[in-house]
Amino acid sequence: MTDYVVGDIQGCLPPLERLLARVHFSPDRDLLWSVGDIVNRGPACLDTLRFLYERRDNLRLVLGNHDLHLLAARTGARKLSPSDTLEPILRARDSDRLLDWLQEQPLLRRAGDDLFVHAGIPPQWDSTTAEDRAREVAAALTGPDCDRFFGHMYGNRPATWADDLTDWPRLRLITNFLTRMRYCAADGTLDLENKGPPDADSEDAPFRPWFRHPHRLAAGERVIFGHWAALGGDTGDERFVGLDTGCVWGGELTFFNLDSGERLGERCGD
Ligand SMILES: [Mn+2]
Repeated sequence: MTDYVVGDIQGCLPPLERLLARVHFSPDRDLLWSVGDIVNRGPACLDTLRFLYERRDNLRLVLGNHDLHLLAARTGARKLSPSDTLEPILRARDSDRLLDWLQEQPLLRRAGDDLFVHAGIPPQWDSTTAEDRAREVAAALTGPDCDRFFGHMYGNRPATWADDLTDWPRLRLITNFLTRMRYCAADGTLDLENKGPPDADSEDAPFRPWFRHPHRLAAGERVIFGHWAALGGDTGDERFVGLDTGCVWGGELTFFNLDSGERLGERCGD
């Protein structure tokens, strides 16, 4: 049995199919993990969602910000923007079946000492805390108030965690940590504006890549994540495995062999 992890697919189905063929992926034997953002911006979002749904028994998915945006759009909490490519999903005859399944997916998964998350784990949480916080959002997504959650999900505030945060601001900040974070301060205070690559000066800057803070509490696990295309898959530290290599922006879709650490890539247009 081999475990593979795929980076941000964002509706780029052909490279996903080619990667599965290259590794001779077998549903009897292998597992595919996804670090989220399976849809949006790319060309074949409905086909991608159907493809993954049909293979759900061999799939372990965590939700990304674009997946949550799709679920929010279904409720009417957020209108689609001109750059969204999600409309065919919302109009599809099997839309509810696909999206009901998507909405049951968590924001964080663990396999042994590997953590799978779309954006990252902030420095102020150990892994058990991060799992507990992720479960709070999962409970909201699968609970009776799920539509109201989407109405309160958007926004960059609060930016700083406090254990006594409650209600929607608490759930919004947990969601922002796990699905949107790139740069944060040592206490986890988020900077959600900067999407660029880390520069050479960032070692002294208060806002650093979330994985570059020296006193991270989740220090015993390997974190496998996506979301940050400008990293180009390179964190400089093998304990942090970045898999968003910007397929939808002309880069590659990346497969990562969880056991060997081998990487494979396929371009969307190849
Ligand atoms: Mn993302």
